[in-house]
Amino acid sequence: TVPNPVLECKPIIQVEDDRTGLSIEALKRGFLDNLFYVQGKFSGIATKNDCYMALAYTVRDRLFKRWVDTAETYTKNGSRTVCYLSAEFLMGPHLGNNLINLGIYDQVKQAIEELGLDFYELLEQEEEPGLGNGGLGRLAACYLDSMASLEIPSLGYGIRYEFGIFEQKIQDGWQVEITDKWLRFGNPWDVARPEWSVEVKLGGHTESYVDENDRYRVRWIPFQVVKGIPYDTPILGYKVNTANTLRLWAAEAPESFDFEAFNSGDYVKAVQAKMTSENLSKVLYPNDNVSQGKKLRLAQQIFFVSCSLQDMIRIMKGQKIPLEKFHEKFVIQLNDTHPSIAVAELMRLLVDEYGMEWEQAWEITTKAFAYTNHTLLPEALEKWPLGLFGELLPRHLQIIYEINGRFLDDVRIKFPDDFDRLKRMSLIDESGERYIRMANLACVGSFAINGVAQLHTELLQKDVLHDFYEMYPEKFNNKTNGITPRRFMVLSNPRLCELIDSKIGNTWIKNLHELRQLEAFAEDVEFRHKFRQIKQAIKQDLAEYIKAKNGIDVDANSLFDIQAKRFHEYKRQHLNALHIITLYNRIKANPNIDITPRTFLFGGKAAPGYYIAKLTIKLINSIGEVVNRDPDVRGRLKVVFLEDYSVKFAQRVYPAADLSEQISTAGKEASGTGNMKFALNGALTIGTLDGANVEIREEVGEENFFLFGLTAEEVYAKKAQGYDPMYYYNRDPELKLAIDRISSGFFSHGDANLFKPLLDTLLHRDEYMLLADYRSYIECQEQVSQAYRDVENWTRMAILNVARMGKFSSDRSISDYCEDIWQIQPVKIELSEYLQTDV
Ligand code: 73E
Repeated sequence: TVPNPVLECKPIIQVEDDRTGLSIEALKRGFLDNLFYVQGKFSGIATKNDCYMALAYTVRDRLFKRWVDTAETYTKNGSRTVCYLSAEFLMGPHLGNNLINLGIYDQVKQAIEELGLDFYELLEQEEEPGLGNGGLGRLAACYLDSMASLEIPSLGYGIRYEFGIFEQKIQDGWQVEITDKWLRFGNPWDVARPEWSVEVKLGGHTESYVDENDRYRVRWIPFQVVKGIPYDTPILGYKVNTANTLRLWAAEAPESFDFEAFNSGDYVKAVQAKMTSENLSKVLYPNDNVSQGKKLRLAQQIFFVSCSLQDMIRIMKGQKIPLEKFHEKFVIQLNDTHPSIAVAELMRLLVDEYGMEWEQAWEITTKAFAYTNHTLLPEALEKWPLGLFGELLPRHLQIIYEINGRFLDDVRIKFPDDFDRLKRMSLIDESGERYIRMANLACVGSFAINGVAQLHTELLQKDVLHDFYEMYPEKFNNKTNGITPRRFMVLSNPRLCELIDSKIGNTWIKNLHELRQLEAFAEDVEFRHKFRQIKQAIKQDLAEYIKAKNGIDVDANSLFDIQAKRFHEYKRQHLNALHIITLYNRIKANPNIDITPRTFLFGGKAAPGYYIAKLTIKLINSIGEVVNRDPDVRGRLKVVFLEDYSVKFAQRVYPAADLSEQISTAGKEASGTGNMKFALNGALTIGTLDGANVEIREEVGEENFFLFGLTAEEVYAKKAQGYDPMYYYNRDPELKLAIDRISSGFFSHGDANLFKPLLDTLLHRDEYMLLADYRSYIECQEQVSQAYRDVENWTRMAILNVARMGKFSSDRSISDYCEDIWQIQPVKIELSEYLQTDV
């Protein structure tokens, strides 16, 4: 090939160049330049969004060099790379985070202010990419941040949904969903790479043939081919030169697919085929912790998985690494079973497309994959009706049969004559309608299997994956979740960070264990005073936001009691509601009762098809309507529902909390990560022994944690005995009164039927044992109220919580993944010389 002269030319960019310079003047010029050349506006008619875009491009310009140099280093070195496959990445706004990680937050703020613009208003302008539902997608985002910060070569792979998680409006107390048009004004943070597009086959049938070497082979004749176009977003590490990549795939119809021939000249039908293709990346399924079993969802999964695996093979070819070394070049982490079809797809690529022998392909595959399980809830375990699966993926079905046959032979050898075990472990559920079990496929195809908190991993081994634990005990390990202190402290809580920095410096941001040094200041009166002032100021800000948004006056001196997370019965927002009603009833019975003033704040979305969760939102709003205006309550209780909870909004909420509600039924919340964000920001937790709460309590000390409720073991035991919620209803007058308040129509303008479906589930089944835990919860809340009155001691406890949260940095989680699973070392990125960025 003829050498390309452009490739030989190194760009010579001057020190003070407007795209790299970091001086205030260079930043201002860069901003104005982008406003002119990118947005095509002069300042007189520039909208807020134009200014946001110009600022985003100014920051983007300044990170490109790191991104290019990182890619160049990895390519030259052929570095081992982690591929994090996830159907969700809940990134949150990029601008502020990139400023923090580049270390140019203050300069840029000053430059923008000198231009006479409101810096925070511009930050606020960013439409966040809501490409996830909750904890699972946010965890993926925190892990990308930590991998980049720890200089670990990594690629995040997922789907560029055109519509992310719906926007939530509250109308008459009910949740209403609005489509999330996040790309409406364009996205300055990603770059399309159409030159790396790939094709994915769907449907059709398979044929066998004998190849030129007399080998039996299979070819797949698809019904449809879809093109995947990668969009790359840079992921900066904190104060390092590393900038990794998040690569999200958008679906399109391929030009090469000859619609005219296929559809006998029917142009409209041809365009329809284009639309069907684009459907694949159209919308995020809005279910958290539930599998809906829809064909389009499976199509989304194979789409992004196949695109990503083909992309890895392209990268290997580019670096001239032979395919036999796939598992040395890449380790692929499966974020739950959503991408687990990858096991069959990699086998198909190696065997069918690259002619590898089955045994070698299986060796490579099972050395490449590791699987993280995120939930024990049976309704979330993915299984696909065999018919549906075979229609969409006929070749994968054959491959899964083959994997299963060989696997069951291994089971027979290890556990002879154990037919029940074979049935349970088979990749195919044949107990009724036949299903493909994706968790089983992930377990068989991976060399490591992990849960997301100690308790969760134990329960996996004991229960959901018990057979696999007995088969492959060496594969199992725990990796307790973590959160990034960059977004959830440095960016979201600058006031608290400033106080911490003034005492212990700022190296805790990279090594969160250093927060331990704050323990000593828990005894320092002046420090406690400052700590309290900061919390108070943040609460005041939120109170003003609430006044503007909800029209409700809340008292920043009251205890801010916050439950912010997806609505789900197992998370028990309705248990929190029963507590509010109980306090209300006490006031009504005794208007002079001495009650610690509280503001109850709720935030979170319900899956649009989850009726009981939506009814719970309505219940909370209905209680608020009554409580907030009852003169007997006289500002002692307020109930506020925070509309459209998102990452952007969460960053405002965590720092303002006094009390964090982590009240799931023990054994149901695999880990939780909101629990960590609240505690790190100085909230105390009221919680059950569930998920990571157990470890948080261990770290902060039991005297600094409000514990209540049944343990996971007690929950199982009670269920086994035959749990009857009516027993509690009939014996606890306060509980009865609280429930009767709802059923009487008191909160629903006299409509006694409105909340009946919710109360029926509580009184007749109570799957999540609210009634069993009610009394313990109420008593524990009483302790909270008492403790809050002792201002000094409450502050002491809050400081100790902050000081002892070091374990829950996602940096720690990622270091553990690197050591125990990925076998990967950091790669330092040196910035090349030809392009200077300093001033
Ligand atoms: O406990 C959380 C956990 O902290 C768990 O419920 C959540 O994952 C978090 C991160 O590990 C989770 N989400 C899902 N499964 N577990 C899920 C399932 C299906 C669709 C979307 C999300």
